[in-house]
Amino acid sequence: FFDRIEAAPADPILGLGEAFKAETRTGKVNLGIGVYKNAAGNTPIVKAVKEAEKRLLASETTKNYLTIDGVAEYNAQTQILLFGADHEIIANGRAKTAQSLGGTGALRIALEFAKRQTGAQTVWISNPTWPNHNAICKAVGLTDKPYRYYNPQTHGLDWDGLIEDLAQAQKGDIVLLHGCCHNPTGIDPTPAQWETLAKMSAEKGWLPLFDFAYQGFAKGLEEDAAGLRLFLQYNRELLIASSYSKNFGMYNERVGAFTLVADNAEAAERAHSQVKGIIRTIYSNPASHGAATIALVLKDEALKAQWIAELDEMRGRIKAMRQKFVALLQANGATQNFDFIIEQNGMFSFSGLSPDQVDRLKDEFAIYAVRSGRINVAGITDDNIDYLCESIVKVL
Ligand code: PLP
Ligand code: TYF
Repeated sequence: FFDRIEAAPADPILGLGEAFKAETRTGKVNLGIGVYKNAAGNTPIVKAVKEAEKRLLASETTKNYLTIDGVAEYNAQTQILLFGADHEIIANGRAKTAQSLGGTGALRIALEFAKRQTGAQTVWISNPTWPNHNAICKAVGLTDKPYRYYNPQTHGLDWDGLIEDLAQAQKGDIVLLHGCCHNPTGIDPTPAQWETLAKMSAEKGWLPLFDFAYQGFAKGLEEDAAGLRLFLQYNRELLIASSYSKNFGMYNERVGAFTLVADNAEAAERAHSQVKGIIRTIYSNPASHGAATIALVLKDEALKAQWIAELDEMRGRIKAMRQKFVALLQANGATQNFDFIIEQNGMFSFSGLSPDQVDRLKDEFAIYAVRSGRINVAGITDDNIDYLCESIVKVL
């Protein structure tokens, strides 16, 4: 049966990790996959998480199945992070959340749900985007259409192109938006632009899908939800795929959540029953550990404060590295202006490096980045930044 099967292409980002692992040169630098690293170049366990895990281990009494939609407290806390504790949506029961296997799992549930239950056929996706967005659309049987997002001349948002393209979106189409820290560009709409999009969505009857994988990495937990909350002022129905992989540093625990917002509690309940039907046929019900840990952190005032402080530290370190990176490129003789890197949000920077330059960085200097020119700023440390900047200036 298997003789004629063709090999699948490697994931452009995960494949890079394999290549980096196999790299034998000393001083190699990994700016590929979007994983946070501290000043020492490690991805440690968040202290608030470690403490919660200790408590959980001591207090757990059963390994019985969870319900299909997972840890109830985790889902409730997810809504608080998304909407704010006092939001009308929570009070009126208009949102339902299902724990998912990471943000990826949440996106899959979201698109399966939209395809089966809303009649959607088309998903508008920013160009560029995280490649899995397009792949999941195809897997679900939806058509993906690109909307312009990035202007290589200004290294900023292509606002006119974005509006022109999204003006073609039809009623019932899904429009996928990055909640904050756009992957791969690091460029987010301004509050005024978010509001324009939110109004446009309501007028045209889009079904917005927010991919929220970096809450807390742009400006702060609350600030980063501003775009989503603006949309909710104008749109009664909306989908959200949350991921806690980055902001809790729990990459391998697969912690995410799918949330749907409906016009009223009764509609939300019915829609959620269909979501549970989807989950049942994929993995029946989720794993407990990661979600129970996060619920414990978010429920405990002191642990939550500690987590927020650690998240602030991650964000602060990345911002500091952006500053230093730009200053050192200039100091090493780069003639281009790289100030735009300082303004970008989150882990990623669209550096403007060409595929050829990225290839040269790998071949000549053992520096790994995504061929699009995306670099993971969180991979920059005081130990590698001099070598990195010298090498980049050599390939410019
Ligand atoms: N969405 C975006 C934009 C991402 O960058 C990622 C990264 O991993 C995800 C979703 C998925 O996250 P997870 O690892 O939780 O599946
Ligand atoms: O974009 C990134 O680097 C992260 C991590 O298939 C990632 O979002 C990359 C590729 C992938 C899954 C996660």
